Amino acid sequence: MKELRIGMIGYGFMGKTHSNAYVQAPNFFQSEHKPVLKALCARNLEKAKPFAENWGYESIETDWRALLKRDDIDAVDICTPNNLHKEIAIEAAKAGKMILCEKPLAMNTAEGEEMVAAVEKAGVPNMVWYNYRRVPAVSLAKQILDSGKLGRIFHYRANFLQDWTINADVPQGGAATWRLDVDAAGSGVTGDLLAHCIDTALWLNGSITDVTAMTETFVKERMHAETGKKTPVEIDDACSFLCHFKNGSLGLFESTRYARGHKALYTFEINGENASIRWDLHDLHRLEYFDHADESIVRGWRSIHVSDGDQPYMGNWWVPGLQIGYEHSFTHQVADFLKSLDTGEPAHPSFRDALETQRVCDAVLTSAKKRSWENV
Ligand code: SOE
Repeated sequence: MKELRIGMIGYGFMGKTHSNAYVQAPNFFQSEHKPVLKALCARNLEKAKPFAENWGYESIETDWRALLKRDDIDAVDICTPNNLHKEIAIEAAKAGKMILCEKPLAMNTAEGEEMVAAVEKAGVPNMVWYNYRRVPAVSLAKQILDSGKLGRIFHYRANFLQDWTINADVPQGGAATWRLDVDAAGSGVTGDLLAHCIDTALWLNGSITDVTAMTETFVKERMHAETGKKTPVEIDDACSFLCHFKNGSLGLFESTRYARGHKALYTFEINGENASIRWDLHDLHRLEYFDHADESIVRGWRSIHVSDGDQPYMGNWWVPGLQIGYEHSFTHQVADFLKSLDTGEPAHPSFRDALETQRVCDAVLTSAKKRSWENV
């Protein structure tokens, strides 16, 4: 058994999901590699301590450069706000560390290109945490699509809806609300939420060739948590776009943080010549499937409860009929990363895969600004 000694940078919501996945994966998935929570890195020692104790990190660093110098760290997990991804990833690659980076890969395509060049030059294993690919029902959708059951694809439709920024008193900047600060996040819902939808879409339905988008910022000024001053909001609060896929199908994507009543509703639907598929994060273990070849008197949408041992990942869990949830998408991502180390095959989505998502995000934002169609 080889140890995979993890240095985690950041301890927010994603720090928790990833830490949990490192602990859980080896208990359920076989690998020659076993994650060890070696060090947690965060600027604020007092805040880092309870997190490190809770999850069992062996040590704490308050400077990520010091973490990268350590010989007892094999892999760095970047869970910081987006504006730090590039610098840390490039330095980590130079230090020969494997890198697992939170999504989106970067603030923009130019940064992403530098990051891809760095990891490919260093030859270090790398992966980006687009976790929804690893929800078993979504992986099953991929299996069904790859089998050709849907036939020619006509439509791909996806939504990611939230409502947590409707209140104009929510600040921008700071530890909890950096996602509203363009300097920390790079963009709003496009990089934060649509990036998930785009990653899944590229994986399931192939490349996007061109896009046309609209964005809106509903609350124009918010107090900045760091300065205490009201400052213009420069992120997109909502974004919708149309696109063409290379396979000839049409895409329709919508994301917002202003859909009252929706906390985190990610859905997609794919319509093919022979069959359709749809999925809903709030019912994440179910895949809806309609097959036109069914006998007409019983034809209709079937709801596949993805919990059988033959279905993706499920053979590693309980017994058929008993389901799993959101956290397991991260556990599966760790399990797949460990498997990639066992086999020497690259893990996905790699930095290069995630760069493609970044390119689509940039084209979407440019198109919204110029009110144009943009090639990706
Ligand atoms: C934002 O609220 C957020 O936490 C995203 O940053 C995550 O990537 C998404 O999965 C859930 O929503």
